[in-house]
Amino acid sequence: MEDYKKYFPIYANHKDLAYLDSAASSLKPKCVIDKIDYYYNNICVNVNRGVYSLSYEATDLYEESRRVVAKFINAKEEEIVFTRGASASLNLVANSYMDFINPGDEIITTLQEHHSSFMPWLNVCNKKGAKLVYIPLTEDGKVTIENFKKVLTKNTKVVAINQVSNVLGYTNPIKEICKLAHEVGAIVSVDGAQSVPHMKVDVKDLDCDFLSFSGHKMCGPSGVGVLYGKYNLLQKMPPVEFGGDMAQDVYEHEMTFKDAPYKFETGTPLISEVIALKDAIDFISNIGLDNIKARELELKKYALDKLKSVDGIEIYNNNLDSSLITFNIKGVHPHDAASIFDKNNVCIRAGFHCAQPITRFLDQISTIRCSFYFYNDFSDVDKFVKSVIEARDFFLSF
Ligand code: C6P
Repeated sequence: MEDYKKYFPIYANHKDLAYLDSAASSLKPKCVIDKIDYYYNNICVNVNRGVYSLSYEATDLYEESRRVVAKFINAKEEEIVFTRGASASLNLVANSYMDFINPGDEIITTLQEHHSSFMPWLNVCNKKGAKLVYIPLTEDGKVTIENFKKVLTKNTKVVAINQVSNVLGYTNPIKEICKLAHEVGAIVSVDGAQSVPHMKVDVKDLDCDFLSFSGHKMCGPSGVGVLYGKYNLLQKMPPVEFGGDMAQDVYEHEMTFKDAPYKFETGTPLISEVIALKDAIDFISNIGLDNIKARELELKKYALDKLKSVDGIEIYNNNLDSSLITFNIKGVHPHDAASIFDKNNVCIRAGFHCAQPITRFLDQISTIRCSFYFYNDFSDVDKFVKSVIEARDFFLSF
C-alpha cells in the first residue's frame, strides 16, 4: 500500500497513532496547513473590500477556490455558496426555502439522517404546519426506490436525504430519487457530508437541487463548508442573514441584495479556510477518488475478515458499501470500550453520532464507529482489532 501518511504532519508528531475517525473529521495534509500559513504570513487582509493589491490577491484566491469547488462537483461557480460547514449549508437551504412551504405540504426524509440533515426541516414543519414523512427503511437500514415511491405524493415539496449515512455508510439512490421527486415538482436537498470526500459526486448527473458538504472531512480546514444550489433556485430564494457584503442598495426602509451566491455570504467570510479548501481538493483529486474508494474498501474488507474470528461482536453494516464499520461489543458499553481504544492510541467514535433515529432503529443507545480514509493502512486495522479484543476481554472479565 502506498504510504500517504507522510503527507500528514500529525503522524510525525504522534508516531503510534491509528486514526480511525475520519467520518468525524479527516486529518489535514501539509499543503493545506501551509496554505493557511501562507495566507496569514503573506496576505492577511479582507476580501471584496480593499482597493489595494493585497485585497485583490485575497479575493482572487477566494474566487479561485470557488471555481475549483465548482469543477470538483461539476457545477457552475455561481452555484457555489461558501458556508461554515455542512450543518450551516443544510440549515441555509431549509431556512431560506421555508418561504415556499405551506400548511399541508410534505417533506420526505429518512431515519438514516444526521441531525443536521433533518432537524432544520423538522423546524420548518413545526413552523409552517407541514408534515415530515419518513421513507420506511429495509430491515438492514437501507433506503429503496420501492419504499421511496410509497411516501412520494403530489403534496411532497422537498426531499431531504443523505447520499451516504454517517452510521451505516450505505449509498442512497440519489439520481433515481431526484428524477421521481422532480416528477411531482419537489426539490431534493442532498447531504453530501459523507459522500463528497470519498466518491465522485457530479451534481449535474444526479440532478439534485442542493448539495451540502464540509471541508474538514475532505482534508480541508475546519470552519468551511459548501452549499451547491441550482442557480435558478438560489436566485429566487431569500437570504437568511443580512448585513455586510451581501447588500446591493440599502436605504432607511428598503434594501436589495447581490445576486447568488453572494447574497448568502454575509459578513467577512472564512478567508484562509476557503482559500486552503482548494489545496485540499487538489490534493485528493491528485490521489484520485477511485483510488481513495478502492483503498478504503480494501481496508474495510481486511478489517471485516479479521473481525469474523472475534466472538462477541455485533456489526451493523457487515458489507462492503462503505468505509465505515459500526458495531458493538456485546455486554460492553461503547464509552467503556472507547477508553481501551484511547489507551492504545486508536481513535474511534463511540456514541450516537448525531444520528439518534438510526441508532434507535438499530435498537441501541450508542455504537462504536471505525471509519477509514486513504491514509490508513493495514497496521491501523491490526491495532484496531487488537483493541476490540482487549476491550471485550477486559470488561467481560468483571
Ligand atoms: N458528522 C460524524 O462524526 P458538520 O459538523 O457541519 O461539518 O457536518 C454535519 C454532518 C452532516 N451530515 C452528515 C452525514 C455528517 O456525517 C455530518 C457530520 C460527524 O459523523 C460529526 S457529528
